[in-house]
Amino acid sequence: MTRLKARLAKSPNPFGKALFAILTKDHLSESDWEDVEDTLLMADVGADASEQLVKQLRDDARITGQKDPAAVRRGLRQRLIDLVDPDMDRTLAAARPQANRPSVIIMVGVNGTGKTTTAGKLARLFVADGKSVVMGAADTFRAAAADQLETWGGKVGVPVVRSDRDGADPASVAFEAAERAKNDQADVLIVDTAGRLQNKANLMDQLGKIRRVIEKNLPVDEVLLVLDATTGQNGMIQAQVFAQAIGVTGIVLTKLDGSAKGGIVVSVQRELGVPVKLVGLGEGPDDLAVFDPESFVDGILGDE
Ligand SMILES: Nc1nc2c(ncn2[C@@H]2O[C@H](COP(=O)(O)OP(=O)(O)O)[C@@H](O)[C@H]2O)c(=O)[nH]1
Ligand SMILES: [Mg+2]
Repeated sequence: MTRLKARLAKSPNPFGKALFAILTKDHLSESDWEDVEDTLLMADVGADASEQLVKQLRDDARITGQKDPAAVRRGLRQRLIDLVDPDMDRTLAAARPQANRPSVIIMVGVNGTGKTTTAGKLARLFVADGKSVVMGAADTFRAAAADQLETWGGKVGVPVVRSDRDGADPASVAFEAAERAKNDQADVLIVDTAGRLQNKANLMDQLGKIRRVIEKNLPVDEVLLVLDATTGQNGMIQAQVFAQAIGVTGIVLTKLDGSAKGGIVVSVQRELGVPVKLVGLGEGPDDLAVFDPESFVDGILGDE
């Protein structure tokens, strides 16, 4: 969690810092308030939430007339934490103790967002926690995709169920992976999928089938939608499609290390009604953090 804060504080122009700089000016003109709103919009906070926050901050400024930077900072910090919604349940369903069966996590999302990488990092987190993990390479579009997952499996010491054939049926790999996890009495099964979006019907069909075949052996506990933070609002439309194709239970926001657009946390949660549970902060095996609203806000506010 401290890593989340430290990394975000180093990201280019965290928007919290920019807001603080405007709000501590001696006199806030109408154009300063426009700058506040523009800063939020550019960070991908989304139009409704930006408008709401500006209104709250204006009210705060009017009521308290507060000019003490420490007090402004405290007020802004609290408003931002509220915006990120600290009441959402962000625990991974799969981390909860289950009744003698593997917990199942399916990774979904558009190509290139970081599904395979996150599957590997997540496996490492579970292994570090003393859990046994099986991964399934249900991205069968290219053999390279299974190779990539297998490399991660080797790195973190987790077996990977895969097919050697390009274009094999992803559902059959998912089925075998679930069977293996069950027979091995593993604690967690992580299933990686392809993110190809020929069209929505096709995607729904494929993801639906993967879920159904897994459910012949094990209930699915968690569907993690992986979103690339650097694609901002554009990623949102695709996110909607996945949310409709398969019930999403949590969001992983990747590449937050290279983005000033952390406000996407707010907009994606609002639009999908699902919490951000994990964030990707780099390409390495340890670059995955559990999302925590306070650390996030402290990170984007930067150091005192
Ligand atoms: N900087 C950064 N790069 C990431 C992160 N997560 C994934 N990547 C990189 O994004 C690229 C695509 O990742 P991959 O896992 O193959 O995406 P997939 O197609 O969704 O499975 C790879 O080069 C990853 O190393 C992250 O959190 N930060
Ligand atoms: Mg992949």
